[in-house]
Amino acid sequence: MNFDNRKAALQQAYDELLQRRNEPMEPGNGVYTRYRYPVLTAMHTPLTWRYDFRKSCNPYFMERFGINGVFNAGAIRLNGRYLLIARVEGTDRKSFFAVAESDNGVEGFRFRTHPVTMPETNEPDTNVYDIRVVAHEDGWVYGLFCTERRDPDAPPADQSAAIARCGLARTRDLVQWERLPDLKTPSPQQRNVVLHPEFVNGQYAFYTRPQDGFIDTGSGGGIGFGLAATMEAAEITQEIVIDGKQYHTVYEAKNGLGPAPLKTAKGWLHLAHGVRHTAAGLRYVLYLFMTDLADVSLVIYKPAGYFMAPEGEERVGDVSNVLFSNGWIADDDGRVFIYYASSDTRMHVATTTIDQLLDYVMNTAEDGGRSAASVQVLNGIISHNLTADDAEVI
Ligand code: M1P
Repeated sequence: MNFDNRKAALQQAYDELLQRRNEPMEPGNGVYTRYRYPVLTAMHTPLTWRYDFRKSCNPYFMERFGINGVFNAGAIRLNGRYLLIARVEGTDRKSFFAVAESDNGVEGFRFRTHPVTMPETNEPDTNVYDIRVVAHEDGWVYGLFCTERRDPDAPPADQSAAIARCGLARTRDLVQWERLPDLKTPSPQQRNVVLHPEFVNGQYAFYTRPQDGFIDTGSGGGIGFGLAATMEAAEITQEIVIDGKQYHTVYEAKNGLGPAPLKTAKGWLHLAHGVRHTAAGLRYVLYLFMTDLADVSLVIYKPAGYFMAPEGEERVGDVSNVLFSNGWIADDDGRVFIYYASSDTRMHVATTTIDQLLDYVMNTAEDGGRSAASVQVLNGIISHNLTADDAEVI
């Protein structure tokens, strides 16, 4: 195929991908509805990013900038549109952020012409990823993301040791970003830091994930909470764990908050990921819990187990058996769009409502900690179904 034929074929495939209608996969589980097709993949990135369109320089119409994956996107509704701020990872393993927009939140996500140019601090980031985008009541939209740099104390032979910290930036339009100093906390490493959208006791409130090592959390690993007086030099001096890791659960190895919590009449809804060890490696699933309106750090409901786990093609990718979410959008009519990534490779959407999430979180049994307790819960459901007048068992 020559330059013109390849260009035409690639353009046609790209246009078809972006115009593909998505469809809900009914009947689902009644808690949420997955959509059939991923909303963003590497193939959704513009051809103008990946190819040099100058025939004189690129006679084979060869890819010049490879994209490995598009995943772990922050999400926000802005000017009536649904925006994903995706982690785009090149074949060189460097991630960057890029905004894709859709009219209806489930299909037609199209990247803006350029990725985000995120300013650096005087300590350059080696890699940035997993942005949480939060419209704070102070009027700014903040981006909190992981900034990773090589561990300066690692010996030359160790080229893997890294330090993860929370990078901070703010914007009004998701185009121009003002970089702020990285968040300081008592923990040597930080990932999965999230800003609470409202002031708490007049301070900025953060969900953190204290950890000792880059992958192994050591003595840390739970979802932490702390306050900082300012965003311009944000420092948390006291970090308390509000949702810890726990033996023989889906969050026994580590966990981390996903997007910023959603405020409801009953409490703050939180979406998080939990990680456990298996013979095949780590397994990442999503779970839900609720904290108190008056005390956002107090967990008041926490259903047992996972809310969502990898299914079908979601199970396979660069890092298989992973679901990860750092973005969701609640519309004014109560509809909720959950954006989640599978296996560090692609982005998906599932929809639900605030009412369904409240029903799930408030009426699903907690983890009883033992097999016998699970059987007791199950027997309770079965006996209601067999005896209650309004149970419509087929
Ligand atoms: O590979 C799975 C995930 O691993 C990390 O998450 P955590 O810090 O909770 O272990 C992150 O690198 C995340 O981006 C990735 O999806």
